Amino acid sequence: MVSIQTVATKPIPDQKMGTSGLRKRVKLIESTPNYLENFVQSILNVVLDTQQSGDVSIVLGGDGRYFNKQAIQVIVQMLFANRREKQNIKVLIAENGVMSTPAVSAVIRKYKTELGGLILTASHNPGGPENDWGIKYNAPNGGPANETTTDKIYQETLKISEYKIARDLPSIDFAKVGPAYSQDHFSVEIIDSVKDYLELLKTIFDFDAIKKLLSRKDFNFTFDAMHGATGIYSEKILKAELGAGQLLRSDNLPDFGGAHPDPNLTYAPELVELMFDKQGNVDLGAASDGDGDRNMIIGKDFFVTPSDSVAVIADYAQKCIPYFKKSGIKGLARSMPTSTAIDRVAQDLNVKCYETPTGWKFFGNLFDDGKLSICGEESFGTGSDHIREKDGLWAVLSWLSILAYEFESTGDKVTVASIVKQHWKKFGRSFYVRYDYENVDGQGANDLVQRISEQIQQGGGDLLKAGTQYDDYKVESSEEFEYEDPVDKSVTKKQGLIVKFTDGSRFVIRLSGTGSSGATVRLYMEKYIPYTQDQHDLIMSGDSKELVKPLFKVAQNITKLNHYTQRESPTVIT
Ligand code: VG1
Ligand code: CO
Repeated sequence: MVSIQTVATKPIPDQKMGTSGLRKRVKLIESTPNYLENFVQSILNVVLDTQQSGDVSIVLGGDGRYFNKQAIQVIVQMLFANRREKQNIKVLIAENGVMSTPAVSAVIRKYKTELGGLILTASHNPGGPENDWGIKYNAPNGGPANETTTDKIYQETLKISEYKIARDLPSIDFAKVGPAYSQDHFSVEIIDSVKDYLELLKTIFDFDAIKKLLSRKDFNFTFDAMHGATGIYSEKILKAELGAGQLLRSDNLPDFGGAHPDPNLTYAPELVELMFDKQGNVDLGAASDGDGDRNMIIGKDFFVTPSDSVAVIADYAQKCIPYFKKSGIKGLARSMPTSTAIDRVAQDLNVKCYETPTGWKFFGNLFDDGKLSICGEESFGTGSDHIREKDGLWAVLSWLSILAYEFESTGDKVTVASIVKQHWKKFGRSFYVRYDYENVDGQGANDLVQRISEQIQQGGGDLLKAGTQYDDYKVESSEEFEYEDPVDKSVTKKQGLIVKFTDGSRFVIRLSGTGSSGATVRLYMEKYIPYTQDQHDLIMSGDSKELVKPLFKVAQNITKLNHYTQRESPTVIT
């Protein structure tokens, strides 16, 4: 008989999920008694309450980071101890405990797990004993829990007084696929999530067309898994199944090799070097983050911004991706700070484009309600209604499908650059840059936002009254972004400050909700130039960073960013 202990505990402050899950320093978690147990119990209190009767199942996986293996055992012990009378609980654990975030979403949907799933990841944040650990809770629709649920969980963390655990439950061996444990209405099964996820991808993409492209002598593709969860998927899907040539960092490591598993031009230096090497011959380069939901796309000598990437995919989808050939495009969406490139595609396709707050959870209802097919975020997130998470590999296969289609239909070699340039010729171009000021003083960051927010509340105040001139820019409007969900009508406030100018440019300021210490200020700048013959050269070869410099000067002038962040320049530019 396995015994169940009820352990007294006290609330721990700040166990509040941010933009996507809870992320904290490993050191804090390891040195605070009951840190993990308190949080897991709070989730279970809320989640188990939704399923009072009947048998239930839950998915458990993560990005392979340090502390995951230990956490999986604790969570299993707690699930065992918390099961209700006469209720069978089945836990589906990923082989070796590693499952990418999109695969978790796919698996939740495939097995219809009543309790959804837990993803042990701090996503693109660095891992290892000195860095971050985290946990995301996904609902039975496969998507990140909505704010109502995360608020309830937070309330539980504030009043928790005990947790239940079965410490003497035998340790689960999750190295082998198959049934791993079964006793007293409780069972654990280890699943091959790569197989499940591959099965799903096969229903979406034309694998033969992609294989044909990848077998061409004049086409080279490189994928960087950044030592994250996508490693196994890239080995088995990109390489073994599709015949992709070169994989970088496809071995999953608990500290991601000491690197920052965030796919951008700063943190994927080897891939970037390959793509911008004058002698190099790689045509398409891609990378994904720690938990595999983000993606970066680079052509030879050509970086595709995530905002352009999703717009191009949306424009091509019905031509070259069987899934969309069949279902069509129901609607498009982007998070508010993401560039407006996809809006113009929506207009062209005659469908609606929704503008949501930052974070994938806000797309969930639109997907579930059949209003949305493809969407993206400027933060390297792209996805569709095939699951309820952004999906790095899906974006890569989308780009491979576009290239395969173009190679096939023109009979000629096309490039990533030529595809994007064609897009700009059709739609014009949004020059877009994001500045991140990481780990700045929290008080300063709050004061910065507060000051602008007050001006906005006064109808623009002295700083932002419509018509106020700053260099060449005249203020058109300013607002604090607020979102009413079109499906459940819930309202989310204070989602970022937007300042728009009369030439169509804008900047957005918001605070990050994924950090584990200090504050991060994000400044997003966009300048749209419609395509005309006169602007041809500028649109085709203009440098975004140069083009937004005058806009940055104005943003700095208005917000006093340098003063409030105490920084001369941003930490990361994307
Ligand atoms: C960031 C991004 C946001 C993304 C979130 C989770 O949030 O800006 O677009 O959805 O990370 O991505 P924030 O609050 O730090 O700006 V992931 O791959 O870290 O789950
Ligand atoms: Co991620």
